[in-house]
Amino acid sequence: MELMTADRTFVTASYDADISPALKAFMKQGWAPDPIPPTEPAEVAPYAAKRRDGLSAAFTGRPIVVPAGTPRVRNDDTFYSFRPGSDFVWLTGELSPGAVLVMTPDADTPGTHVSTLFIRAAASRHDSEEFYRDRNYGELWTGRRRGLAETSAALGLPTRDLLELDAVLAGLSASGAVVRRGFDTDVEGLIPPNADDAMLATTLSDLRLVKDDWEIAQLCDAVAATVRGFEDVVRELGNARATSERWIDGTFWRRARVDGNDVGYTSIAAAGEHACVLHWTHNDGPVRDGDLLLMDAGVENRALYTADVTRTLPINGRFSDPQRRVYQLVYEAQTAALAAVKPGAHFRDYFRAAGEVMSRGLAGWGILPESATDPDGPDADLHRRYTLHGTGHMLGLDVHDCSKARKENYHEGVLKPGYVLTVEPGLYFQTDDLTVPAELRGIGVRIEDNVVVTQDGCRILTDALPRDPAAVEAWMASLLQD
Ligand SMILES: [Mn+2]
Repeated sequence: MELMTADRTFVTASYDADISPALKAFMKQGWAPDPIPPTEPAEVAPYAAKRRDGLSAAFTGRPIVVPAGTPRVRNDDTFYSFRPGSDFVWLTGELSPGAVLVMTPDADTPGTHVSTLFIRAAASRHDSEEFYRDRNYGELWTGRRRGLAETSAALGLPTRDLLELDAVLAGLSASGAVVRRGFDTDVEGLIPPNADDAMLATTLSDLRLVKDDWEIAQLCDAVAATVRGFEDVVRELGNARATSERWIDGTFWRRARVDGNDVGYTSIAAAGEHACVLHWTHNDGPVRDGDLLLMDAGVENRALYTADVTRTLPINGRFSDPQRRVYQLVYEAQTAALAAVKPGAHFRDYFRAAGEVMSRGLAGWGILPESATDPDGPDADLHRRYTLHGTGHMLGLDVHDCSKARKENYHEGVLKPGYVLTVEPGLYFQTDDLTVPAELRGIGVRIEDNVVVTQDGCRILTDALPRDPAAVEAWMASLLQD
């Protein structure tokens, strides 16, 4: 039920009991003065200001509206846990639901914008019923939230109450404003679609390609937590064998929740032949001695940057000969791919480097014809029957970061210092693939690391996790000994 009071609309449920006038009066009084919490300026604030300047320059004279988005219904009156849209987070550092960034052209300094962050302000206990009656935002229901002044001081941005947003947007409806669509239907209802809305999304992806120092630090933080999560999983393999892949999924998720915000994407905990299902997320199969475990998982840290890491581990700690052969080929393909990641290289170069190593290896095993090893010949892509996916993608706030970037800046572009990428070749031999020797069927291997492009090559952010097969075995043995 939506209730309207003098200053707010708020949500109660049909099964909430009515409030008597006596209770209403009683709830208003006897509270200590509204607290004025100390505010430390957020580290992200100067970086976010610089990012807004970049966006401003791309849309001179045009109002820009970027909403955080609103909570999504899971069922009935229950919501998924809220995660704000990545473009909004990148521009503001704010994480609260329903918030909206409005950038309007600055009349005093042509060519620039004035930014205002609209947020749901904390409701006073003295003049509102919201704090004890609103199931979605009442502070006695969902916990304390920051006020306008507090948020403004933390983020270095002017703030206004979200209640004032509709009037502001109505004033912009005929101004040619561009909106980051797909996040907030209320906002979208107030500003008509614009041919340049798609360009706003594209521009934001383009601008997010090069990570600043603060973002690299966040990614290192996400990686460090992810490394701990993989260590947890190795230590818990005994319990996983006694239960299922779910134990692995839950073990990693616990680390993600304790050390970060969440997982950055649904974990893949694929034991045995499940490794050949690229997006195996049921994670409900058996974990058997003698099989491999392909684990693809990443912690999203508190600032919402995520790692994206895969390791393929022998469940009993030792690769069998066929497993080692497949692993070694993927390892060599990844080593070649990593060497191809450097500034000025074409994005596709490292795909090609991995593909050439795979083709030679598969031809050497008699699985592919010799003609497949000619990188310019008609059979150059036959290896893809077994490698299936691309060799990597951008990484940042989103696991598949900057997905709306112009292709000349991404898939058909060249690498620049500050780009963060995954390097993740894999080989997958399906159980029913008669083109491969029987002993290899059901084996799937992927090795995935996260790298930042530097001035002269790349730095592996995930090098705390071993890649080469002997080092993987030694690492597992050391974890199982402690
Ligand atoms: Mn990936």
